[in-house]
Amino acid sequence: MSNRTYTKEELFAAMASLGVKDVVSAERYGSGHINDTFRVVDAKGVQYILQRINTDIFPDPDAMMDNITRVTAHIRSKGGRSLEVLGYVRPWRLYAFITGARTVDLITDARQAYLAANAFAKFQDALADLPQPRLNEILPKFHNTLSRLELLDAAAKADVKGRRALVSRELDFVDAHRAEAGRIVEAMASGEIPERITHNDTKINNVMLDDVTQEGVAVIDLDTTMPGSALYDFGDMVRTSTAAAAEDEKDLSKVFSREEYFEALVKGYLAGAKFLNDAELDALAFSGRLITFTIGVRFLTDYLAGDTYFRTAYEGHNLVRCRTQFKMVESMEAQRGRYEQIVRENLGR
Ligand code: ADP
Ligand code: GN1
Ligand code: MG
Repeated sequence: MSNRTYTKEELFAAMASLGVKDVVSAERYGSGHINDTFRVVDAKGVQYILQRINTDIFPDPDAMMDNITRVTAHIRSKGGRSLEVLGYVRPWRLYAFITGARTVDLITDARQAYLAANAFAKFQDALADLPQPRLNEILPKFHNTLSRLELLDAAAKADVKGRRALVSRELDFVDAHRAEAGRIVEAMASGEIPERITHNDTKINNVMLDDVTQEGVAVIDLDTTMPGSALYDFGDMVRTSTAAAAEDEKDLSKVFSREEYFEALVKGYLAGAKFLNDAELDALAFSGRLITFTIGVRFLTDYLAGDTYFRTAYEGHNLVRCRTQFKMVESMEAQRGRYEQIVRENLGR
C-alpha cells in the first residue's frame, strides 16, 4: 500500500463532499496498514475520522459499506456502541470520532486482554441474530490458509523483486507447517465448524478501550466483517494480544507469546462467547498458532511481491513482520501443552 501524502486542499475537499465545510485541521491518524486515516477537527471543535478506503484491496466499497451500515445499526439496536457512519462518497467515508477511548498497538496488562477479548466476543454474540440476507463476502477466502499458501507459492515462483534467495529460512518454516494448514478450512467445509458473522481483523488496535476503565467500548475497523469462523477472530487476538513486542520488532529475542495474557484472553472470550460448539472450543489454542502463521505467510507473500498490499515504512518491513509472526508461532508451539490446559481448565474439563 502506498504511503502517499495528501494535500490539505484534497482533504478539505473530501470533507466538503461529505458535508463538513468548516474544517480547521486534518492529520494522519492511527497505525492501520490498509486505509488512509485522518483525524479531522471542525470550527466547533468536533472531531471526525476521515478515511480513504483502499480500493485496491476492497474492490467493492459499496458492498462493504452496506455490511457496515447493517452491522452497526444492529449493534446499536441492542444498546451497544458502534462506529457511526456520517457520510460516504466513494472512496471517502466519515465516521464520528469515538471519544473517551483509544486503541493500543501493544497490550501492557493482562486485564486489557480480558476486556478486549470480551468486547470481540460480545460483538460476535450481538451479530448472531442479524436478519437475513447473508452479509456480503467482502474478501473471499480471506483467512483460508491453503489459498494463502498458494499465493505465497506463486509469489515465490514469480520472484518479481529477486528476493526469494533472502527468505529461504522462512520458506523452510512454511514447508514445515503445511500439514496442519487446512484444519479449520476442512472442518468448516464438513460443517463441523459453523459459519458465523465474524470481524476477521481482531487485532488489538481494532477495539477502542475506555480511557479510564479500559473496557472495550466499541469494536472498530469493520471492513472485513462478514461470514467467517469465530476461531479466526480468537486466533488473531492471540496473535496480537499475547505478543510481548510489536508486530515489527526486529529483535526477535523480545518476541514471544505471554501465557498470562493468553489466559486472560481465554477467560474474556469465553465469558462473552457462550455460543461456541465443541469443535470450536477444541481448536481455540490451535487457532492462535494457525492465524499467526497465516498472517506471517501474508507478510512474506507481500515482501516477495514487492510490498503492494500492507503499508510499509522501509525496505524489508514486511519481512521483519513475517519473522515476528513465525517467532510467535514457535513460542506458541513451545507452550502448546500449557495453552491447551488453560483452555480446558476454563471450560471446567
Ligand atoms: P485500517 O483498516 O487501516 O486498520 P482503521 O479503521 O483500523 O484502519 O483505523 C485506523 C486507526 O484509526 C484505528 O486503529 C484507531 O486508532 C483510529 N480510529 C478508527 N476509527 C475511529 C473512530 N471512529 N474513532 C476514533 N478513532 C478511530
Ligand atoms: C491489516 O487494517 P489493519 O491494519 O487493521 C489486515 C489484516 C492483518 C493485519 C496485520 C484488510 O489489518 O488482515 O491481519 O493488517 N487487514 C486487511 O497487522 O487485510
Ligand atoms: Mg485497523
